[in-house]
Amino acid sequence: LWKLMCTYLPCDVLSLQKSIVQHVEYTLARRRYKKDKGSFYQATAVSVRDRLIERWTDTQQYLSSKDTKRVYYLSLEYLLGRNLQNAMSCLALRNRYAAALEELGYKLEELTEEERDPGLGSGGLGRLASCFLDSLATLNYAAWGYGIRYKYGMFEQRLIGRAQAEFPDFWLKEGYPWEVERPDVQYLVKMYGQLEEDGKDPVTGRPRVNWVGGEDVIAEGFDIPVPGFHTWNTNNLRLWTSKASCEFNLGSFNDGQYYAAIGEKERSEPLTSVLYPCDNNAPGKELRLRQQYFYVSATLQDILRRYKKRPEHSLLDLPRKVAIQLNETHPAIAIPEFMRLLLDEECLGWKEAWHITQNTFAYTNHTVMPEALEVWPLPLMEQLLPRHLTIIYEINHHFLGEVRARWPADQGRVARMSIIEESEPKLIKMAHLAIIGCHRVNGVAQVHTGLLCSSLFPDFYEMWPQKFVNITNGVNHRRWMLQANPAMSAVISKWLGTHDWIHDLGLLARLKDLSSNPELQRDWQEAKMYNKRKLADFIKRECGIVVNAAAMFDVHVKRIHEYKRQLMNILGVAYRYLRILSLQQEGNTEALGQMVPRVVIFAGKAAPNYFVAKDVIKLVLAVAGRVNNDARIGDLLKVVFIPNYNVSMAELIIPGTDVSQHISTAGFEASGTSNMKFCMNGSLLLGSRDGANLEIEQSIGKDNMFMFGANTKEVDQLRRTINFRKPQMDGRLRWVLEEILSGRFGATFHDLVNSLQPGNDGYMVGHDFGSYLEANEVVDSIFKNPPAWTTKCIDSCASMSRFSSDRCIREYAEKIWQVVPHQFKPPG
Ligand code: DL6
Repeated sequence: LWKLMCTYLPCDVLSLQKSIVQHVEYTLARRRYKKDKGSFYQATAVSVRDRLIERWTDTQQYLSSKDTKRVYYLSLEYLLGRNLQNAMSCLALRNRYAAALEELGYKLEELTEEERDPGLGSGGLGRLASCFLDSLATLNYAAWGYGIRYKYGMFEQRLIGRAQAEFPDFWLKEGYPWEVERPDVQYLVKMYGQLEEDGKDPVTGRPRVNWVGGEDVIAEGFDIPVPGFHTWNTNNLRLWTSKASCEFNLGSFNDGQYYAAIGEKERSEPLTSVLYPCDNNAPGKELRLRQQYFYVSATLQDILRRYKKRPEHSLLDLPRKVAIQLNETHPAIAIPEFMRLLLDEECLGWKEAWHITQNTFAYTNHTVMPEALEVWPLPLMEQLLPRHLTIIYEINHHFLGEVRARWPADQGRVARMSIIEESEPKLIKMAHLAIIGCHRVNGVAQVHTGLLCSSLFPDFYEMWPQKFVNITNGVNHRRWMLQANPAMSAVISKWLGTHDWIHDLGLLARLKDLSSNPELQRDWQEAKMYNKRKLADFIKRECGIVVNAAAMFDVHVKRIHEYKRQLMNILGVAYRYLRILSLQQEGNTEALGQMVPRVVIFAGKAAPNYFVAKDVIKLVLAVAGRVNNDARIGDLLKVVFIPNYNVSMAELIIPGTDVSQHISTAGFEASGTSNMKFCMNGSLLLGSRDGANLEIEQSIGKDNMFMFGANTKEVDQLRRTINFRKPQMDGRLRWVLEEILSGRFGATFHDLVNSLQPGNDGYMVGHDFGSYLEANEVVDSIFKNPPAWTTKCIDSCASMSRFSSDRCIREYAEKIWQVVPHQFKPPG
């Protein structure tokens, strides 16, 4: 009977309507006649989720029956973006749902706007993880993501008094219809406590250690189905939330101490409440390490439980069935935790446990910023995870033994490579732990991987050259082209005569032969104008600024960081403003007539305690205030800062962009991924010689990109000599800084100006400023010639197939995980 009852849900328009209305009435308990968009969004989402669940259970059952090797992606962050459109497109039900909703009185596009972005990430690393999940499912790899179900996202950014103000981002306020709570999936995670010696293990002969006392917290799983595009395969993202290990302390309760009794509950539950808002900066807070350990322990227990379900599975064979990828060092405490589980719970010997661990784990590094390389004070580790500290000591002991054997009498090398930094207090270097405990380490762009090998970890590279591989990042073009930019996607499909490029981005290359065709150009420009108008409307609504859609839309959106050089951009804007005024004063109408109207758009969050970055936002807002309110400027220049940048906003901004800026100091941006998204959407890049910019340039051709500034080697050289080299400051920069100091833009921004003086300017704004302005002039001159500009946009877009996350995931599968696809064939 059970089998008979388990049929698939119907997907015709009428059935979809019924399911939506039933969910409004029975799942949400809202009356049908009291219609509101919010509940219709929720009900539609649950109706889609029902259909995902069928595929998800089929997929998981199928993969288990095949006993396939699984990939587990461990990331402390995911920036999922909205799910409704994505899930419908994956199921190929978008048009039917749109029709079903239309008759019920709703537009799908409007309901989409009801979905709030999940606050589970803070920047590029989390968004990359989400693109990877999408590609893994689409390419039919058996993969699960694991993460934390933060209750509060990074923060909501508002602009108050021309400055960033932070407010809690309680993204779960209305619930999240895509998740399924798993009260049956719970694990105990222990922290603090003491170690007790307990004789020797009779089998391994190793001293047995009991970890006693301390505090237990329960991890409970929430699952989010991750659909593949036009495949039945549906993977899983499991997020952990913390719960008290007992509802209340009965003893205290009976003593009449009600508040003490619920004290423990209060202490455990905030563990997963908040996401740390740092990007390329390690916060070093106890709560963060507790979050990391809690998450890692629950995840590894879950993975082992699944593996051990099959009696024929021996632990020694685990690397043949399990690949675990560490997204940055944030989950690197997984290495000693896995060792602990194998040694203390599974009673394996050290050699076996270490062999399994090293062959199972791999680590991706995403940063070269020293402040982002995680280290933990040894006393904190000792207090929070006493057992893990002893395991780290033992890993280090064996490892340094190998180093000494290979380089006898090289004490300097031993000190450099040790996991423990002999400082006061001693520090545990998580990157070293990850490199030692993994069989592969990868960087995320060629230049970045090069820097890992030559500057960041040269000793490790010398010891294990084969361990280091490069896998240049990629993005999910289905979200970033098809979903975000239907207008341009339609033009592409029309001119290619097929939609197949959605599966095989390589087909875009055929557009290159057509890029100067005037009819294609007209279609392309119309799509761009449509997207720019949408963006202009949004800017008017959100910022109250009216912009001319015919002007060049020049966009710089990403986390605010000194190395990303939003400061250089706004100084360039200030220069443009001053120049317009001075041309007006001179009465130079010819030069003024040659100027290209620009709308310069910024968005991005600064970490709340990163005061320089917050000052940069203040300067942008100050310049915007001056420029936008100066009647002499008119449409020649507008400056916009859009608050609270997130994934869904990016989906609106990127398609409406003419030129986008990726201008980090060379050697600092590991890869960048928005550069790829912009280029795929027919925007030209103004870029420094950094990260994936260099590879994009190789793919699309030098003539299609506006590159400027020092390269990695030059920056390295300049930084070495920064204290005794005092070059002349570019006259244009000096002019701008003098005007700022004079109060022309309101406040005088002394600290920012001071940071640019020769000797202080570690991010080479002064050095690169001249070539930056010159590159901007080239941008202007080409924009004035629409056919030439459009040809470049089409040619660039057509050359972007290498930057799909599909390519990237195939490389991980082959070079690191050794997995192959397994596709479930649906019934009928
Ligand atoms: O690899 C994804 C992304 C890169 O594209 C960016 O260049 C890089 O800055 C970012 N790294 C981080 C590091 N966070 N920590 N630690 O977000 O990764």
